[in-house]
Amino acid sequence: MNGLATREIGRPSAASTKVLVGLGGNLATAAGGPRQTIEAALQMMPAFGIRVCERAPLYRTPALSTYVQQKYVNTVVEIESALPPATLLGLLHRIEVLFERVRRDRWGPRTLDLDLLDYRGMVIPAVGPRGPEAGVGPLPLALPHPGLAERAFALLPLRDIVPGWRHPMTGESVETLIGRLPAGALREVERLGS
Ligand code: A4P
Ligand code: MG
Repeated sequence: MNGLATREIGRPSAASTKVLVGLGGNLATAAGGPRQTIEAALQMMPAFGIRVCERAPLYRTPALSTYVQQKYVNTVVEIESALPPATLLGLLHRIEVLFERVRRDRWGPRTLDLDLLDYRGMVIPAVGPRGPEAGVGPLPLALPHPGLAERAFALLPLRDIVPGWRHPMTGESVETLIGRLPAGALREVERLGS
């Protein structure tokens, strides 16, 4: 990591000007399967004052998890919102609830997960453990999303809409991060289209 992280904590960085949200799910809702749920969630965003400006294609992706579970559908959108990031994440959580999100297990199967991947390059380092060892309770806001740099299901759709994107903490390009994914990470990742 270079010096960007410490210099720009809590402030937008020059690395990105976008607000990027990742969507994913692998359980059905009243709206239908994960594809229909993601569509319905995107349709609902304007009612929460969230304007969707760009959207990537949908991808079917193998679950990254300690649990055996069905494949996910994932995508990334660029949004516009005047809200500060914590308020915005609160709204995203309200949308998750409308689509029957229940938090039983960290990284467990879910109807809809809305992650704030990047908020205009703002850096808020993650504190404490993440992932399954963090338990199921709430965690403080971290930006960019702490798992982003290691996840094909986030990086591939992100590159589709912001090919020049750079990681706000390290300055690495999305292309570099995709190139560094472990061997086999792209196997079974299927681009479904919009
Ligand atoms: N939180 C803090 N910062 C953020 C942020 N930038 N964006 C908090 C979103 N949430 C953030 O999230 C855990 C806590 O992190 C919440 O309190 C939130 O306010 P969660 O949604 O309750 O739980 P989670 O999603 O199970 O945990 P986590 O650690 O956020 O997991 P991820 O990173 O979301 O990964 N495999 C495939 N193929 N596709 C997926 O979409 N998703 C996950 C979950 C695992 N495997 C997957 C996928
Ligand atoms: Mg999450």
